[in-house]
Amino acid sequence: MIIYGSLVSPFVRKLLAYLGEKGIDFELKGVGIGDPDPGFRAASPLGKMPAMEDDGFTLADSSAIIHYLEAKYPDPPLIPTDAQDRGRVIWWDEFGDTVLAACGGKMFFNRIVAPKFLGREGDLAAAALAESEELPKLLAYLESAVPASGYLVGDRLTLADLAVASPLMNLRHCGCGVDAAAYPKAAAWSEAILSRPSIAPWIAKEERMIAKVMAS
Ligand SMILES: N[C@@H](CCC(=O)N[C@@H](CS)C(=O)NCC(=O)O)C(=O)O
Repeated sequence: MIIYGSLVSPFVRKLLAYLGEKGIDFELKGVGIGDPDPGFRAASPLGKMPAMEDDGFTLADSSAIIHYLEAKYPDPPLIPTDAQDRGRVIWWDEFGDTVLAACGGKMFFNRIVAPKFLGREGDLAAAALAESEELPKLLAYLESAVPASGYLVGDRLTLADLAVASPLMNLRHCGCGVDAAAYPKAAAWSEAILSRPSIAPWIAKEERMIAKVMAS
């Protein structure tokens, strides 16, 4: 199986963590925004990452790929079969992929990707507005919702944890990780998820990559 994407994308990071938790073998083919790689273009109709090619079958979108893989490799389950738990996992996947990734994206794209990867100025006013107006509400909601079990749904790891923790890593790249003084439960939960062996080595690699571009 080939996965196309960049390590710093929250959607790619979520998928890599999922693959690690499942123990599924894959090859990561690095692609950037607007990449002309023909395999990537064939797998991703809109040119967005991640995309996948599995024995000739192509699919784009982190959630679509994960649902495909969950059906193909049901164990260990990361999307519960219980109706309520499944609904809540999809809720958190949406929360991570939409509002949280969009907020983190405004900060990460405008402060790091635009100037350091694309060689153009970012919209720093949009980044500042996202940090001051959007982020506190999202983190306050997360803080109110992290259960004592240490997992967002039920008492074991699910896609929900990976989907919400992943965009928080982009905030950390901007120096805006979850503040443990303001959001102690969310900070402890996200630290535990981002330290898992399925994701920590990828994070170490992307941190080296970011440090290098920030120094350039
Ligand atoms: N809903 C999609 C979002 C994918 C997405 O927007 N990826 C971004 C990178 S973080 C991308 O490829 N952007 C390039 C573009 O929009 O042209 C998913 O979950 O995979």
